[in-house]
Amino acid sequence: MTSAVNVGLGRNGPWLQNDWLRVETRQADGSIAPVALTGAFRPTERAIAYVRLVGGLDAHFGRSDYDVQPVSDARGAGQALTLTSRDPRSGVTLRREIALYDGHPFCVLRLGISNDSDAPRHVESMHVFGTPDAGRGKLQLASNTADLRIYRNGWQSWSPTMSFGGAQLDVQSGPPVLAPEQPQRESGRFASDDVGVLFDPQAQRSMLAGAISARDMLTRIFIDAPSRAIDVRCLGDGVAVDPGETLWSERIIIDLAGTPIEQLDRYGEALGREMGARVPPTTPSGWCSWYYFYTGVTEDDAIRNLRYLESHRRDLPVDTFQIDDGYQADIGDWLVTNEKFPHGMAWLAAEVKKAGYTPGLWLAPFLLADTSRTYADHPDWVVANGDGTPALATDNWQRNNWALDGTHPDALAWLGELFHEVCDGWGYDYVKIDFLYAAALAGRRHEAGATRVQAYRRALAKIRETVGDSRFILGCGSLMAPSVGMFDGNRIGLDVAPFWRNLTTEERARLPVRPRLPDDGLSAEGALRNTLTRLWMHGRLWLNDPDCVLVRTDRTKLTLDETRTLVSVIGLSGGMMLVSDDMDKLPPERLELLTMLVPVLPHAGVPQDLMERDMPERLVYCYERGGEPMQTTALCNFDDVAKDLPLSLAPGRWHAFELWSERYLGIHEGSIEFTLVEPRGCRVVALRPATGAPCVVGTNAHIGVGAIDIIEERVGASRLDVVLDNAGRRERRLWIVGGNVASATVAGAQRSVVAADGAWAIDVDREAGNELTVTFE
Ligand code: 9PG
Repeated sequence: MTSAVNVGLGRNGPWLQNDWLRVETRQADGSIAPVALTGAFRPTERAIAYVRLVGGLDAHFGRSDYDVQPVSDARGAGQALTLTSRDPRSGVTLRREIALYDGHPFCVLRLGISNDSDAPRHVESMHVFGTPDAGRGKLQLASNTADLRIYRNGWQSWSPTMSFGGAQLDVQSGPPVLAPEQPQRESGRFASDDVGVLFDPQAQRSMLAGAISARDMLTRIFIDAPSRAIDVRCLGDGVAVDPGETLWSERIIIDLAGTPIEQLDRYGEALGREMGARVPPTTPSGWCSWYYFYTGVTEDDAIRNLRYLESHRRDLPVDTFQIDDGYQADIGDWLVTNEKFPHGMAWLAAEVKKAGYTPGLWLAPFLLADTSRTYADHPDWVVANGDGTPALATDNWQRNNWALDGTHPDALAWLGELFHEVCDGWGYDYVKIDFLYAAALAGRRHEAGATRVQAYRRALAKIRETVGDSRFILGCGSLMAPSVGMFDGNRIGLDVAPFWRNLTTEERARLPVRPRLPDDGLSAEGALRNTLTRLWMHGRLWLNDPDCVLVRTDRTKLTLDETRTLVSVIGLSGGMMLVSDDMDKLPPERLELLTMLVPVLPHAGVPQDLMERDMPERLVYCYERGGEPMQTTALCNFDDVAKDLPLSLAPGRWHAFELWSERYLGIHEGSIEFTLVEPRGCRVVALRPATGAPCVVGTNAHIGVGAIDIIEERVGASRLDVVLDNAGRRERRLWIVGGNVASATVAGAQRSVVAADGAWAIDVDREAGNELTVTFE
């Protein structure tokens, strides 16, 4: 039971308090101080708020009035306290709303600006929560600057997301592709999009600041570790507040409770709820043409791979068949198909449906190439620079690609017709919409009063409305928080590639910018980084798309170790699983790697060391069976040299099994040491409590190692019954402990049993029956 929010009046001003948090205010200057009650964590004495107007004038709080009202919204019931102050210099009134809820440890802040003058005021940025330059507001942290850890998120799918140390340099990529603004160029200064976390390892305290609404403005969290400063900023894009009007910022969470991972989970939950996230009950798996065929893909390549899937349905029961970039006449001319697809795209969709798969198609609907027919016909549909020239969204495909203006009514109507034809006409029930950030470029638009986020969401809403609720939309190159509610799935990282990294460590160290597209961007490593660092989004904002799995042995530089690491991380991420190989070139053991990923696990693993290093090495997938806590962990070595990776265990005795070596490791307590794990290699370790009772300690059917390929175990007198699921490989091996096995049978037929490393290995073909009975002497 949680109690209601209390409100009181202190010496300096009113305060709010619930079971976890107290927020004190100072009427003298409108500042606030949040205090976590556990351990009295009080990161700042005085957090200020202000609005920067275009032209450089700031509107500040002075002596403030206050008002308290009950609230009831997506977060439940609570109390909202509003501080109000008029700034005579700028002729505006500022409002600072602080909401506390009965059932949450965080507070939610908003900043409002009302124009009481007789001329419009143009808003550059709204600073909702920040530390002042001087005085008592600086962040109070126990760690040295270099030891602080900062989680920085990128504004779109491809933007590198990771934790940094407080003396490191932020990612140096600039607008428009990887960031909305120029990067921070001094070490220890970070600009994070939507959400940022500052972790103080010395005090073991964490502060998260993040926008839980993103319908109107981009929110950026600036963290300056050496100066002990934070600035949570919503970008106003210069929009006008007319006389008599009020403009509100996005809603910002400040969370001081628990660990960074708990805070990110809570943040994801709140953002998803506020923005009406769509989370389909089943996660797509299938085939995608891009990472083998690229733009050269032909109808024949597609059909060959479709036939392969059809004839391997028992081994690879996937659902989706997606054609990527390469069918269209030009970027923007989506309905004109090139000569590589002679039967046309409607025919192909029908073939895919006949084969029993969902047809999927790639488009970059917010790009118009300067060579395209659509741009030639409608040069006024694109976002412009200040001088009226079109704004460059990307020079990919060796040409200039401009950005579609989401506020132009004719451009919106065109989007509607386009998706109507692709979905209702051609028959595609799954669309991968790419390079979406283009619609959120800074620039001049048809409707001058719209922000870039509003333009972006208007264009997406048009697509969603046309595509309908029953079809699947996968976002890519897309903004993060502003996309919630629009997509079913979203790409959360850089493109994967059939090589680990395309530069040596030395070359990479010499790069002025790191990571950078395309030189340093497209790689298996880059894709895996975001797969690991954005796991908290999965199932809360959408289904995560970690990008494709590549298991091929031709046209690849990935070693078997690297391939297994890719498979292990994608598998335990619980995200979408699309393979992008030329299927009939796969050796049988590589097809088996894919089989081990189907179906997809029902939830995401947790990157335990997210705040410790930029490439988390410990991905832990927890679940329960028969009331017992089970866990499958991928331990990865992302260094370039072999190293030891210890796995620490929760109190008690645990059976341990390692998947790739197929070995029962015995019973362990405290920790298990994996020595000299090869560079870019991994260990997938299944743990379950060692109770003394007979049980399954391992299987090689599926990457979850028992998480979904075993449904139930029943222990009887000298016997163990195991109910198997179809998940994963048909022919699998189970490792069992508990006395000497007398017999193992499936549907009455004897199975061979061999002793292996202190366990009993039993081969089972699940098509022979799904119940295994083991009896002991
Ligand atoms: C098709 C591809 C695939 C892929 C997408 C996207 O920054 N860049 O220049 C850049 C170019 C292409 C790219 C990502 C970044 O790939 O992520 O899955 O659909 O387009 O062209």
